[in-house]
Amino acid sequence: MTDLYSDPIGTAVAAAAKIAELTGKEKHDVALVMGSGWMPATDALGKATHEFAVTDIPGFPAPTVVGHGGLIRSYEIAGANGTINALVFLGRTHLYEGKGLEPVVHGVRTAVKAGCKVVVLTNACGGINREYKVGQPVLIRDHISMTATSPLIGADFVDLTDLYSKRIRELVKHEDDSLSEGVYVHWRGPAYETPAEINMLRIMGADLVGMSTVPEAIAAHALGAEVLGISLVTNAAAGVTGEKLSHTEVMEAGKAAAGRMGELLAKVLKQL
Ligand code: 8IG
Repeated sequence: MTDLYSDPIGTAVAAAAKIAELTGKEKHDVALVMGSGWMPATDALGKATHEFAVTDIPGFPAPTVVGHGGLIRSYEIAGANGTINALVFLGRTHLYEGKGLEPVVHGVRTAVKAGCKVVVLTNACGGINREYKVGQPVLIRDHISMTATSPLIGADFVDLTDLYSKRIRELVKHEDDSLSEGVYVHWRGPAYETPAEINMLRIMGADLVGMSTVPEAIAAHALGAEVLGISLVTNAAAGVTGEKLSHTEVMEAGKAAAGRMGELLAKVLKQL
């Protein structure tokens, strides 16, 4: 048995082999990580050929947050250049769960080891930019990490200049030219920011704030995958409107935007 903490890459290889065994598919092409509120968007992908619990795959801890899934599905999508095997993760592990970064990035490492050349990371987040409306999707152009940690260990000095693939962002905007781009801040949580912290983050150049995506983007990129990040603004960040933040509000905004998000994802996948 490989252990996730002592051998994260070996465990991802073992997890990829298990997925190949369970699906009968030697490789997958694209991975999607569905953030909170994004699950209904998978309806637009058609019917999954396979579905299993993350706990059936080596290295995945059991999910702990309501509405954060814990399932992996395999889809076959008719693309412009033949059938695309998509691996979809419903739910993810977050840094605030206190299990370290290894479980947080295990899904994307598994996906890359399963053959995925493109990793699509979705999330629900707070809007810092005052122009954003609740229910609006925003493409992640760049990020600021406020967690002072990295999924990479050792002298792995990866370049992050084009972390959020410009090529794929252009492709997505070609499908929907109303999409904005923004800078996403990774905040450890689980507490949301104070209004003063949101002020600081805005001055630093941030548009969006959430508790995911950044470690996964770095881990996927370090293994050679191209990354697309899409945030769904589900609340105004602290102090922006004066309203308090609630998890229920987040889930409802996700549900309301799911149709549009699903169609967008389906269109983009066909182009990859
Ligand atoms: I949804 O306002 C969601 N996730 N840090 N701040 C942070 N994470 C979030 C927020 C938010 N909204």
